[in-house]
Amino acid sequence: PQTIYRKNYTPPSFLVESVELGFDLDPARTIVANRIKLVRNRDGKHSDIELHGEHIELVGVRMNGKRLKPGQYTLSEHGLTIRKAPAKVTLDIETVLAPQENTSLSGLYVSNGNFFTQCEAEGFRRITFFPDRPDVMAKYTVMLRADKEKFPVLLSNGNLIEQGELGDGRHYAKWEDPFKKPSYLFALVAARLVCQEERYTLQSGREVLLQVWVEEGNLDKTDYAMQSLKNSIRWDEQRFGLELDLDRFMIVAVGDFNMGAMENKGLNIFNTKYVLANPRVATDVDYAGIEAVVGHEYFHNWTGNRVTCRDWFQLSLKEGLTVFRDQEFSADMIGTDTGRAVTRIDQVRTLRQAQFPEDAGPMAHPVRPDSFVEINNFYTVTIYEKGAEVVRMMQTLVGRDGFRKGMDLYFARHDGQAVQCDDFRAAMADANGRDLKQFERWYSQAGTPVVKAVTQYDAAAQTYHITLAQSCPDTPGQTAKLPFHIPVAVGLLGADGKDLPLYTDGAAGQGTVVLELTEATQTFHFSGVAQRPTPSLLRDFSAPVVLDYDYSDAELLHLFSHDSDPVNRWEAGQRLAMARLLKLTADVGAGAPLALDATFIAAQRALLTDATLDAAFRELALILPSETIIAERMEVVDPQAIHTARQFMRRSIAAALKPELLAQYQANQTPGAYSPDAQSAGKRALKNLALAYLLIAPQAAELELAQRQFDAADNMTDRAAALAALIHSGAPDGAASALKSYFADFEHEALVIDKWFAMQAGAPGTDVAAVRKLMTHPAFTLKNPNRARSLIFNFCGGNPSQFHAADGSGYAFWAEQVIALDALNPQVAARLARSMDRWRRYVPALQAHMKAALERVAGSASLSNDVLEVVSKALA
Ligand code: B3K
Ligand code: ZN
Repeated sequence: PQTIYRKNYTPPSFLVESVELGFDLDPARTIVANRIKLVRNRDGKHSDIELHGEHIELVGVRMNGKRLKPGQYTLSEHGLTIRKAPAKVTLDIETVLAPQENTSLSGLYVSNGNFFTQCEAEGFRRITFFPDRPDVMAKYTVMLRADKEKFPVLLSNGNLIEQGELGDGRHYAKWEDPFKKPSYLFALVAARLVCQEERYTLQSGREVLLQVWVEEGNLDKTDYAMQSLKNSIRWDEQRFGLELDLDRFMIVAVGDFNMGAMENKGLNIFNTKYVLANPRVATDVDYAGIEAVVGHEYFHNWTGNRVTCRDWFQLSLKEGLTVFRDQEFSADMIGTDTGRAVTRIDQVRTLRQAQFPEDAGPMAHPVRPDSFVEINNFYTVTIYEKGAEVVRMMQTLVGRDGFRKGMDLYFARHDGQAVQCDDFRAAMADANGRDLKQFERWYSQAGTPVVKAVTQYDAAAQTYHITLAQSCPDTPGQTAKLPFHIPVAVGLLGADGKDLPLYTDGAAGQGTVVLELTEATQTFHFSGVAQRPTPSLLRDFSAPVVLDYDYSDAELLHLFSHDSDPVNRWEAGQRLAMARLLKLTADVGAGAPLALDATFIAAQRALLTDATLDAAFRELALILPSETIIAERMEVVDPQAIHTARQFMRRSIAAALKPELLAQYQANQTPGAYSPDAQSAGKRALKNLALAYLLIAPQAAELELAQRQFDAADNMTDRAAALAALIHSGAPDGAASALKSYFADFEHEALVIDKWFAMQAGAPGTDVAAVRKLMTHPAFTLKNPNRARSLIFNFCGGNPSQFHAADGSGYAFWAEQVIALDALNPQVAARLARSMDRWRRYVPALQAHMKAALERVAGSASLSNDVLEVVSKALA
């Protein structure tokens, strides 16, 4: 496969003025007529027209009305080239495709009998021949024709300008998008669907039509998506002064979808998972996911669609920024300081669970990559979540108002353009008179920086010094990294737990100052420090780095009970737990007896029972670092030892805090009608965490408690939590009957059945054989990505102690599934392939099995570029 380099970017030779598409939709044979008006690009290097096209059959091409003969163009498996074309051309291209055969879910495909498209990143070329690159923006008119009975709803981007009958049982609809867009934002839907719709008045007074389209039986699950859409529209007006630019905005839900959702102009297409909710079928986490994803796709309308990417190396320009925007939206929707902190803690957990490992593994890449084989492999936590951190750091450096100024300048300069990450950074810098030159390294250098802190207190002089030294590990293709520009937010706690006033050079702040670390090593001075403080470093996780500071237990306990920054309060708890988990893991390995100290238990007790703290915060703070996060802290990973150590800690906590857990279980009930608001969700989370603890080594009374909750629950959050607790309790009889009745009750709710598979896949009691058995269940299919993820991904990525079985059977299973999925859907297969990224860190016996599994996949015939890139980088 061919590697594509950022440095080889060349501007398109031709630009597209307009596109007229005509679709005769038939699942077996769809005919696409495409009229493109092209003009020679002044910046172009030659006069060849280069059109991409894949997996489609060319019927014919006309240039300026004249049919081109085969000698006048060249056709390859990647596209069509017309050499030495005149400066202004109209092409008429006809192609034929078979949507019902398309299992890759990229391009035009059929799901449950309906037509959908997915064009990002390079799916449009599976529909017609076109310069399928984001820097070619054009106006689209789309004519859809289809059987009226089977496909009563015909949708595309923009405005509906005409519709009618065609006589032969077919009908048509014509859509026009008034805005120029890149081809990856094209979409169509032809389907039997119904919608919830609403007229909504923008702040400016203009009225718009909002629609959420779903299959008929799901119309009782669209309220929350609609509410989230309205909230998103209002939030973008208020926070960024950005208005919806269309008269009509549609969300369409589809059950077969490769990712979460897609921001097609005016016609967002969503995985049902991020649309459908009512209390009976959706959990609090599902509700939060819907709000975030609806917001994310809506916010793309400005950050992504109005201003788009010049090339796919700039992907984080739209994704990092839009994730940052959806994070801020979710935080603002909760509205309280702790609520905001809880969302921030969740973000930190995601970074540690997924992004830091990516940054340390074979697929590590900068936020703006320099090369790729398959762009679809680069929709990563680095591009998205680290990209959002990079944007957040800019806000930290220029302040919230300064950030708004930078956004305003960005749109003033680039509306309607396809630009680069550098352009965003330049707008932020220029609007604020700030030098962000060095900051570029966050875009160009991969790897997670380590910031080592050393402090020194001088009681006589009442001064305090913090020395920060930064370094960044090598990553594939990158060594000897240069220092980053790192904002390090710092506070100093006195003995009473309160923030000390801060007097420092170069930075000012009441309780918190932002130190700007730009050198390899720098010392920051504080004066007037009347007592030896406890440093609270990297408050609010002000940079995506590993902070290395030699905290004593006493300091951590002090921060854990007093830090005014809730994120660092949580962090202190995580550090206390991590130190013990690492020690316990080592003890397991050495066969030494295991013990958990009373100090730690006491801290957990104090936290659990502290009613002054939000339930949501307490729940998060009580969750121990995951097995994956512990593994990342070890040189040589023994997954069984980690699992044993963590389970020991959980058992010890459960045993020591049983009465308190029971009391919290009772105290955090949420009587009355279900509401997904953050307060109630937090209480349910804490209550269900207590339940999970109570079900570790349960007696009859605890089993009964869970069974009662399972039976009586009026919402999916409580029902699923009870079922999960029963499954994890290892009391199989209790779980068996609950699993059965759950399945019977929700047989026709695909998303609920996904949970049924997922809960079993992730339970430590589920081994490879059990997963194989679940795969034979009639409800299982590899073809539906949600279902494949629920069982196979959750096992390979979320059940470490079974996946890493000593005999290598987990890895053999992985190899089989990657190969099987690849034949159907390379994008989904390549995601699964990533579960082996960190294979080199495991104990030698496991490494050997992992390597064999990787080689088996790499050696399998007719592998996609998607999977090939992942496994060959892993083996490199
Ligand atoms: N932009 C899409 C992702 C497309 C993924 C293509 N493999 C969803 C989003 O980030 O909003
Ligand atoms: Zn996005």
